[in-house]
Amino acid sequence: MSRSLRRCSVLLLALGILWPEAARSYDVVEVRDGGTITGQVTFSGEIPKLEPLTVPKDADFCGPTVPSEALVVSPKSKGVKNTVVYLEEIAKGKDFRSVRPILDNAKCLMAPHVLGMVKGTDLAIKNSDPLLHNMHAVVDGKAMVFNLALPIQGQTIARRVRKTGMITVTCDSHTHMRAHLLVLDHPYFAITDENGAFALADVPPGKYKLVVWHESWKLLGYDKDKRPLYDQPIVQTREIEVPAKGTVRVNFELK
Ligand SMILES: [Cu+2]
Repeated sequence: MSRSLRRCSVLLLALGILWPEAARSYDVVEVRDGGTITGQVTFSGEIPKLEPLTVPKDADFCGPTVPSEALVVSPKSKGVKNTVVYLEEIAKGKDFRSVRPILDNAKCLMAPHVLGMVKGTDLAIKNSDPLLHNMHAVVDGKAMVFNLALPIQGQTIARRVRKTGMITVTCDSHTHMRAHLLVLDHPYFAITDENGAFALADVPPGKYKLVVWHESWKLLGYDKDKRPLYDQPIVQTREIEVPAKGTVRVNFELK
C-alpha cells in the first residue's frame, strides 16, 4: 500500500469512528414482497411491585403520587408493555413519512412513556396541562437534543431530531416525569402493547438482527434532585430471517 493510500485509509477510518452515522444511510424503496416480524415480550417469574413515584410539585393538580411506569406487565397475559423492538440495521425499505410522533405532557405524565421515530423528522412536543413542564432531552445519557419550556396549556412545539440513539426525556419541573425516545435512521421499530405484542410489517426478505430494549425497573436510588435512578436498560438481540410475504414469530422473555 502506498503511503498516500495508507494515509487516506487512516483518514477514512478516523472519519468513520468520529462520524459513524456518515457511513450509514437508509433508502426508501417500494417493498413488494415484504414479510412481517411478529411476537410477544413476556415477563417470567413473579411480577415486581413498583413503589409509586412522589410528585414533587403541583401536587394539587397532579396528585401526591403517580404509578411507576418503569415496568407494566399484564397480570393475565404476562405481556410487558413499552418495550422497544427494532431492526439493528437495514439499508432500504418502506417509507416513513407517515410516522408522526407526538410526545404529550398529560396529567403530569409523558405520553406515550416510550416512543420511536426516524432521524431527520419532527417530534411534536405538547403540553395538555395547565402548568409549566420543561422538556429536557439527552441522547445516550450525554449530549443534549432539546431543552424546551412549555408554559401554556394546549401548546405544541415541533423539533427536528437529527441524532440517532436512545433519548431520555425528563421534566425539569417534575422529577417523576420521564419518557424514552428511540431515534433510528429507518422505520422498522415497534413498541409493545399492554399484552407485550409487537409487529413489524413490510420488511424486505432477508436476514436481520432484531433487538429488544427495555428501560429496566430496577430502582438503584435517587439523585440529588430526588429523580429515580434505574439500572442499565435490558437489551437482547436475536438473529432472524424474514421470508418473502411470510411471517416470522419471535418471542422474548424478561425476568
Ligand atoms: Cu413537568
